[in-house]
Amino acid sequence: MKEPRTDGRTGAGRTPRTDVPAGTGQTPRTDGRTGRRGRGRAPQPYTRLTHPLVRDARDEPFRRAGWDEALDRVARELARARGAFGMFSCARATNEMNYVAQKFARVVMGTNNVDSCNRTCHAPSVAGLSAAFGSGGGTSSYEEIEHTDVILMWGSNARFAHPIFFQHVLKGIRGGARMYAVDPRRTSTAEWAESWLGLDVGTDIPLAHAIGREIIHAGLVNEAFVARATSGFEEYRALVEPWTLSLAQKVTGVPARAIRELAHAYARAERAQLCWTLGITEHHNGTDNVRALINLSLLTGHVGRYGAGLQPLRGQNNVQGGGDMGAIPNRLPGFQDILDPVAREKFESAWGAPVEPHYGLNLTEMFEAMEEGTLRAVYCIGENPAQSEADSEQALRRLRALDFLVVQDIFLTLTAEQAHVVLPATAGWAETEGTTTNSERRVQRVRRAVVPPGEAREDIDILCDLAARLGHQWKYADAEAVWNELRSLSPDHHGMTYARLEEHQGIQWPCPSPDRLEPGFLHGRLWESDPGLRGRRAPFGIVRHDPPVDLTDDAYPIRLTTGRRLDSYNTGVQSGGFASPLRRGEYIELSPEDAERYGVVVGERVQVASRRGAVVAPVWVDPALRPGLAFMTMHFPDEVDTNQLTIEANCPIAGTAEFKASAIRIDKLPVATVVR
Ligand SMILES: Nc1nc2c(c(=O)[nH]1)N[C@H]1C(S)=C(S)[C@@H](COP(=O)(O)OP(=O)(O)OC[C@H]3O[C@@H](n4cnc5c(=O)[nH]c(N)nc54)[C@H](O)[C@@H]3O)O[C@H]1N2
Ligand SMILES: Nc1nc2c(c(=O)[nH]1)N[C@H]1C(S)=C(S)[C@@H](COP(=O)(O)OP(=O)(O)OC[C@H]3O[C@@H](n4cnc5c(=O)[nH]c(N)nc54)[C@H](O)[C@@H]3O)O[C@H]1N2
Ligand SMILES: [Mo]
Repeated sequence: MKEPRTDGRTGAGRTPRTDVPAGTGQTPRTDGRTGRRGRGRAPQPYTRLTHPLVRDARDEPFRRAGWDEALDRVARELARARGAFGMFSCARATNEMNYVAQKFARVVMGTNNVDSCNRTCHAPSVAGLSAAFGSGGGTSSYEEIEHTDVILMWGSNARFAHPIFFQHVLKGIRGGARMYAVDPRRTSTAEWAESWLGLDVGTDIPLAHAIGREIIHAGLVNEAFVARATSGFEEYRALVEPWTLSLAQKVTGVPARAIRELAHAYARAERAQLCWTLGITEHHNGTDNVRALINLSLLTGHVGRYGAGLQPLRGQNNVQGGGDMGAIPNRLPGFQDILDPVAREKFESAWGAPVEPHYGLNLTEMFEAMEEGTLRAVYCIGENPAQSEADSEQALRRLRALDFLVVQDIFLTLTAEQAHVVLPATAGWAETEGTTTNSERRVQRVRRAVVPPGEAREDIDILCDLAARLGHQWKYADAEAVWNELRSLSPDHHGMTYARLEEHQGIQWPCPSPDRLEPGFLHGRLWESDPGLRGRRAPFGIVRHDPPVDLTDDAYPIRLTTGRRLDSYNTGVQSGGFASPLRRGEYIELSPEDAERYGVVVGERVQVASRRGAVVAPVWVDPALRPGLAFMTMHFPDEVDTNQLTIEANCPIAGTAEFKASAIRIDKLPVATVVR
């Protein structure tokens, strides 16, 4: 079998970019076309944005501008855009920046239309956990995975996507914990598992229900816990009753005995952790999937105790914090409901401005509103939706149709290439003071360690400068001042001063008191013997199997799932283009059986088509894939734009698209080319 080249380039016949002179900062194309960046082109590193860029119309080239000119222009356009405005906030930037961004949307622009990439990612986890427990955070701390007996790693390739957390997992395994991996691919994570359950894409609910039924039938339910801490058990029992092991085997493709073994291991464990990620959430019924998993913890009492809990491993360094700071359309900072008049009034009096009394549009709905023409201006901070949205051709078209787009980023992304104004920001990591919040809800300080390039300014400064131009004078001496304003408004963060964050090397929320630390796990109250202190019961989720929207058939016979590799990051803006012995570019990964069936070899370029679009990609053969299943990443869109294939079928509760299930076919090219 021919090995592809490992120098990070995908080789032959590609011309390098000529429009980016080395070492001068990103110089945009000046040919007036903002067309699809480098389609089929060899990857090049992005260089940092160093100066504001402006243009009057999208068909003109950008020109460098001073900050005053650029911000005056943005202020003018935004003043006109009230009522038709949306903001995308950055899950990589600090809590302080996200706090100011949502305040900008709510106070300056008078809208709750603010959201981030959490929507494409773990929004179903937040929605599912909130529905069950009233709070959207993961319930455990990282260290607990070292002190648990059974680990379910469900739809998560943590070995690649959460390598630091995975070190804790490995310590747990070394200490005797047994891990079960539930993933259609035998991933690098699964290699460490006691057992791999290779289910068909989109059959997680049948699998979870069969596990639940087996636990019930084997008499392994934690009855005391179910009776005092949950509601809806009888309905749940009826719901899962049809899901016998043999039916589940038929629907999921997982052998009945493997399902039974997992059910018994999980239910009998003294403590068990259930971790999940996008294999669960990135489906048209992502929130239902999450509820189906939470049900298992309710059945067994594996939640609300040290070492037993639920962990949606979050994606970006600060996607948890972005939501906590209110950069979502339905919550004010500190996860306080927009619909709660008491919460609203508190913020209105602190901010001296009214807060819209209804939910705003989420990211997905904002894209729909662009289509309908009701959203005309977007302020995009540190997101690259032109390449990260499902059905990216459609997303790009919608962005291009906006009356005004301002992008604030550290690189000139494809999204930025569609903008009227591009503002160069400092990186939230290493160039900015502030805090971020990780998956275990731990708020930690980040510091400026390097000098930002050129005229790049901190995201917060840019926003405050714009707010001033639009009539709102916000005086923050530094990031700490922003944080202290947030602390005064969010009870969960109230006790976390910068000094305490330093002293404890990060503190987990909730932290209401300045002189006490709470336990690192949530929902201990479920175990409270005093019913008065136990709080609300956690309801079982009554959710039903609903297969992927994009059906496979004779025309599109292969199930494509998309995801990540260890060596690259998201749309590749921050990790692409650099030669690395670790990295190979984009491939369509097939099982050995399918490669043989379609008569293709490693490195051969083929056309990959879905019902949305088509791309050309070289083939890779991966024995971790089962026949009928293909895999691509989202990391090299400049080279092969995977999201032209994916379907915008969204979870109606969370708005997350079904990135994990498209139907495709592959066709040999008329003239065979093999990448060397
Ligand atoms: N190296 C690296 N790390 C990253 C990132 C990166 O780009 N690169 N991105 C970060 C971000 S934003 C996020 S959100 C996280 C994501 O982290 P993960 O969710 O772990 O990453 P993915 O590879 O997208 O998807 C995980 C697994 O879901 C499986 N899967 C697909 N369909 C199904 C299904 O129907 N059921 C089940 N059970 N599993 C399924 C896939 O085979 C895949 O192994 O990673 C973060 N960390
Ligand atoms: N096919 C497929 N598509 C997917 C997924 C999938 O699994 N499959 N996963 C989805 C998921 S989980 C996610 S989270 C999204 C990610 O989608 P995006 O968030 O749109 O993609 P990124 O490549 O992470 O873009 C991050 C941007 O932030 C900028 N940036 C970094 N730090 C800062 C900062 O401090 N300030 C500012 N202003 N900018 C900054 C970077 O330069 C970059 O342009 O993709 C989604 N798309
Ligand atoms: Mo993500």
